[in-house]
Amino acid sequence: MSRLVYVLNGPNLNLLGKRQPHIYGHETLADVERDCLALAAELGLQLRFHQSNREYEIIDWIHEARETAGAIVINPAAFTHTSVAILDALNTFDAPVIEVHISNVHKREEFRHRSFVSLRADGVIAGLGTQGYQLALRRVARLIDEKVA
Ligand code: CA2
Repeated sequence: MSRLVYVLNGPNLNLLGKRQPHIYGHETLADVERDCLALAAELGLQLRFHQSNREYEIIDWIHEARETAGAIVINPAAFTHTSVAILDALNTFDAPVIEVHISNVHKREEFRHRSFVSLRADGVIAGLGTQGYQLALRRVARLIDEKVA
């Protein structure tokens, strides 16, 4: 199984660490990418780390991942709660999908409690801050290793 993992980030996450630190913390998305790349090297994973404010770009990366990747880690941000199109794209991907949220969406407004992506995700991490990305990578590495063994 491919050891390539796509880490996909949805709208406004480019502002991470620059606004609302009481909700999302002080780390920037560049910090998260750097830490993910370091951990991926330790775990023997290759990484494609992307962020977009455009739904179609995220869908295109999921389609790309169908051809090449062993797993997807995705923080769809606000698209979590609205996007049937991202759910449909993920439903065409045949390997593990882990959904990550930096904040605990269940402790927040009611509209954040519903996730279309959770209908496909194999696991969901919420409220563990940016550490959630690291934990998701450890999980997909384990799943890929188990598949190979
Ligand atoms: O907790 C998460 O990771 C979210 O996916 C973040 C989304 C939100 O819509 C989801 O309900 C939960 C928002 C991402 C916006 O990121 C910002 C970061 C810093 C400053 C402003 C926005």
